[in-house]
Amino acid sequence: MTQGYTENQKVLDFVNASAELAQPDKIVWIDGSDAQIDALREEACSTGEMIRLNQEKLPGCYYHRTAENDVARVEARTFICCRDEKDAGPTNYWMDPKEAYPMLREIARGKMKGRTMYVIPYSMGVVGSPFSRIGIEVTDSIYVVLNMCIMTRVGFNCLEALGKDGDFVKGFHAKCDIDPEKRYIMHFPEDDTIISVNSGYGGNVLLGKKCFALRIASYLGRKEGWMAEHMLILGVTYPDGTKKYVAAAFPSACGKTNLAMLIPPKHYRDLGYKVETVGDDIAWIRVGEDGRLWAVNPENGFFGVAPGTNDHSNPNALAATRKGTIFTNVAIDPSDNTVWWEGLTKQPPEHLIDWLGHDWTPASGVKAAHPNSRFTAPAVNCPCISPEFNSKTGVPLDAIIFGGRRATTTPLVYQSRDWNHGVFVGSIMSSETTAAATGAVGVLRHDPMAMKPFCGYHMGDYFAHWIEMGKKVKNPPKIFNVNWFRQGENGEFLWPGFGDNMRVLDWILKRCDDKIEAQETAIGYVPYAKDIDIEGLDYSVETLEKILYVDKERWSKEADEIAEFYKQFGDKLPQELKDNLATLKANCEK
Ligand code: OXD
Ligand code: MN
Repeated sequence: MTQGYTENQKVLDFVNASAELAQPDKIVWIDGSDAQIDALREEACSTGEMIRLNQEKLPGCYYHRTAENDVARVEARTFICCRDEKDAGPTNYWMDPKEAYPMLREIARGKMKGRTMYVIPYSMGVVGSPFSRIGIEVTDSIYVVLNMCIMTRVGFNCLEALGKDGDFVKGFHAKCDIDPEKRYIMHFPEDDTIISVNSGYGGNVLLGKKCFALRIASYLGRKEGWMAEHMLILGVTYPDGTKKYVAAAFPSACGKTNLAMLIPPKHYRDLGYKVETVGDDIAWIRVGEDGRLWAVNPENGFFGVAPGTNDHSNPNALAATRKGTIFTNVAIDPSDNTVWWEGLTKQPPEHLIDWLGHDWTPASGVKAAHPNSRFTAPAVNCPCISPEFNSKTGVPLDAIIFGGRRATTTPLVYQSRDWNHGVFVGSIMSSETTAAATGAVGVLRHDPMAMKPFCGYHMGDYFAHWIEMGKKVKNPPKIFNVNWFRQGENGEFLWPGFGDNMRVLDWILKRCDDKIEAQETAIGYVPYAKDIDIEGLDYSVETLEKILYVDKERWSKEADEIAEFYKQFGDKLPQELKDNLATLKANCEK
């Protein structure tokens, strides 16, 4: 059944074993061709799995609804299955592979009967780049196939790149019965294997994304001396043509896509500043021969949060979704068979079909689109995609930025004193939870480097890996922390965000060039208010000073809280982080 496409016995064995277990009626290999994609769209529309949208207004765009109980990543059912529990660490759920494999086999046995199993050969990264890795995902979902064809580089050239003997990441996905009680997203980093059952939601089933490019890749990166991070990558072009690149880690649904596609304020544009997007979610980072850190985006599309995306917040993302895009769990406007979500327009349409398929009017009192509804858009659609997007070597990083959603305490921006302090700053990130994962929204939790849900091994070892990487880079990027989400007494946001974040990026890049002084504070270097450009903005220096203020009392409490958080890492917590915590505490007492 599986002959003819590859001579790689490991691929054939994996496909055969998957088929033996799940017993599909048919196996179809995905070559990623337009003809095959069109036929699959057709089939999905004929069964109701997808809906064809208005092809004049939204050419090549389709719509999909997940099951009501299956709308986000499920962290409590996401496991790292390494042999020794200690290697998964305290921030991951763990299951012994000896228990996990048989349990999963039982769940998946015969579950593709009457269905087709699709075999997707895909590359994370440009095929043939030394950064890139090949994966094979088998799945019984056309929705998954079509999403993977947008989000990754799918095709038989991936099989060619593997050759007769190449290794790859094995991904098995079966929808089964979408039973939340038997939903498991399982990672076997020691076996390069991912198994996902009983879900159809993107983050759980597009196995190239979170499962491979973050959880498995972070494990590989530690073993092989590189890094897989939950980071966007953007390039800033200066009026004189100079380019600088920044990678930035924010927790899910905290504005990575918006920052990656930022349009600078008018006076920056008039001067000739430009921002271009290399990636919006994941960065694979290596030490270059020049002693700098180089980053690629291993993905090929954007799996972005739809609500809140509009002409003001992110015109580039919106433009990217106007063709060849799959929309999931947004609302449909039946008047013209297009899509709508909260925040797309100020005035909602009079009548919609909501994400559950029900009639909806503005008086319904519920959201028309699910808060974690998504668009899957090809990266090439993005008007500001960087010319370096397909670069095999990636882009050199001038700055790394960490950022969370914090109503108080964390200033608009600050700079770490050195690499190790920067690692400390990343490790103490906390942020309010969002709808990207199931569970309560708005709860403050620690999310080191925005990797809490995505680190494929012990977080203490992950911190140590960051420290080690710092030793290998002669010219490390400078490390910063930002917080766009400071609130006033009445819960109002104190910083305009979106395109105006350029003003903060500008300060950051000036600091990278040592072009500007900063105030030394208890937590690191903070801008003088006069150095944040607020030209053209109706904004007071007093407010700016307020959100740049470092409140030592609050930070002293924060330090105590970090000490509590750190306890779980025990002996694995690097001394460098302990030292930085002691310095923070001492600085706050001064
Ligand atoms: C995502 C997430 O989908 O972080 O990128 O949940
Ligand atoms: Mn993400």
